[in-house]
Amino acid sequence: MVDESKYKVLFRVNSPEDIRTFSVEELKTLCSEIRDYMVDVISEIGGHFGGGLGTVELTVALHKVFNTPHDLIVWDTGHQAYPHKIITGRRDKLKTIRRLNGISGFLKRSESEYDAFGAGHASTSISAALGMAVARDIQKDDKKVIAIIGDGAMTGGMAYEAMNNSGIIKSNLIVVLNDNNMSIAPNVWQISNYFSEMISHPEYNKFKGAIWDLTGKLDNFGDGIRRVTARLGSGIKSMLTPGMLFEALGFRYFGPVNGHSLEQLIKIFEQIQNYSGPILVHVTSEKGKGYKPAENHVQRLHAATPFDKMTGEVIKKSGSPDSYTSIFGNALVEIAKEDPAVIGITAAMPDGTGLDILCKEMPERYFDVGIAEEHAVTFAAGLATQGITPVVAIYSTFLQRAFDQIVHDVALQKLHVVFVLDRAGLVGADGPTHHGTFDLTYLRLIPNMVIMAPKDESELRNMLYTAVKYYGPIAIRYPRGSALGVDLQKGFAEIEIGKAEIIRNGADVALLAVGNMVEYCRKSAEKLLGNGINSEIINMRFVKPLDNKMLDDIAARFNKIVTIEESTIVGGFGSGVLEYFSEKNYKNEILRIGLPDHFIDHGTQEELHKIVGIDPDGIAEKVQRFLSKNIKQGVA
Ligand SMILES: Cc1ncc(C[n+]2csc(CCOP(=O)(O)OP(=O)(O)O)c2C)c(N)n1
Repeated sequence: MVDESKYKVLFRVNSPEDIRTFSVEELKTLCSEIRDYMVDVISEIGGHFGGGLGTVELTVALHKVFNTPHDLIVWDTGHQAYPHKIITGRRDKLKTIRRLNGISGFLKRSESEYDAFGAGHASTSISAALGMAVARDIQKDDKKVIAIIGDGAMTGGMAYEAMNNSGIIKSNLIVVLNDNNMSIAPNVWQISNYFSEMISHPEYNKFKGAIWDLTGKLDNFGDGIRRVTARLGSGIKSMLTPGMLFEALGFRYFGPVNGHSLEQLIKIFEQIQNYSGPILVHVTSEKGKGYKPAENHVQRLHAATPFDKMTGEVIKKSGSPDSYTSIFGNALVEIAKEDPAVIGITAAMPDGTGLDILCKEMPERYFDVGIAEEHAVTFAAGLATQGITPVVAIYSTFLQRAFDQIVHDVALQKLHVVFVLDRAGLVGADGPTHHGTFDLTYLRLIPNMVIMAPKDESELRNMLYTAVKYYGPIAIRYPRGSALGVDLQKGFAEIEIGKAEIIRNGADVALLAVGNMVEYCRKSAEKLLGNGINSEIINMRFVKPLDNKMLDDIAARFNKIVTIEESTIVGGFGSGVLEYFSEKNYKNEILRIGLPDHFIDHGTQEELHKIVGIDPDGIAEKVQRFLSKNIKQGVA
């Protein structure tokens, strides 16, 4: 539990207003107490961690200098904004973060007037901030707009689209680049290498020394550099200023500034706040700063489940089966060993997707493209044109980014790209920005696409094998977390494309289930049997193409049919069944069970399943109500 008595200043801060009169010494105490508080709370309940520890001084300096919430701070992605939450009135609510009815783990406009823009997906901050800056200009207001973007998020193309546009529009806009050299995994930002080479280059350091001599102090940072470089030839200039790339895009570059020096940060923000045009402040920081276990295990403590405060060791739940993620990662390595054409692609999520296993075993067959989902897909399309079999492993929610690339670059050309969508369905604590609840719909409407969902981990292995053997665009989606713990056979078996399987014969109602819902239906069927209802369960396996033969058979044998999917009810599997029944003029009664057509908040997966009624009890209740009523077609 948090011992409030050990904090000298933290509990006096209820809004940024309170810190504006603090001395630098008090602010330093505040920073150290924010860190302690984060360790106290997050070690108990889990949450994003390393990013926030690295932005403590930056957050405090921004709220000290800028007049928030009038001035607008736009955090990119949002996982690093816990210190921002702590000093903007949500300190006590930190204990509820990511929990049902608690505060969000990301930015949320409805949560606080200090959250200028919602976030969760990366690389959006500069675009949103530019929009706000232009709105301010139209409205003839004086507010300042500041975007904070990490070096990881800078691997996303949208950041450059926004910078390019900022350079053209020339609105007053401050971009703070929080450069800690890490994404979740080590960053693959080529510009980082350029920066570090530049900053460690003896010529650059000599040059910086010269500026020091020239100005006597370093209070002008980039401005000093700019004045001197202006007198140098452009060749030398490009060799010597790390900000050249940003300057080419129309930004004035300042930095690098030590992201853990409150004095430097406050000074630079005070200095530049009234400059006009787009400005980039390059801040270097350390992820996990101030808490040794997080500094030493940056990747592991990017986000953590509850952990031991002293050691940083995660408190393990014992006895759960392997995750779908690791089953996939291991199966891919087995397949890649047999098939030299197979490669794996991740968009900055090697551990999250299980591709870290391929990276360790066969690094030459592994590609981390950065937070660049659109590029990942078209890169895969290019590989596929040359006979390589790319397996693109991207979370369901992040693949939304690459919709056009799937349509235009892969499906239209019927290229053989295997899409592996982890975190499909409700993901739990990360909430609506991260739920994978649209994939069955956005993939199903694409011609040439095959979509599979395994009922368990053994079927996942076989589906992956099937996808690699098949030729054309093909996707597999499965949920976050532990698989069922079924025995895994040695080797693989191909599954006939578009073939469903009967899991349980019944007489009263047919339950057509997709993926993890098959197991839930098994449990529902037991409950229903207790009430005298004998249900048949079909593991559909394919959402596209549907097994029409199976549907014909079910239509002939059952009057009442239920479709069950953990994806939006709009346009997904159930809709596909309805379309088929309508084409065939079948008159059966159909109930569709799926996720409702609204955004679903955060909570545990179990809590959320219960709330939306797709846990075994919820399914059984809905089926029972359906059987007792005379509905023709419906949604539950
Ligand atoms: C579009 C998208 N893809 C992937 C992710 C997963 N993700 C969350 S944070 C993160 C790393 C961000 O790195 P950086 O911007 O440098 O911030 P840091 O954590 O280092 O502060 C990634 C890949 C995401 N949020 N959005």
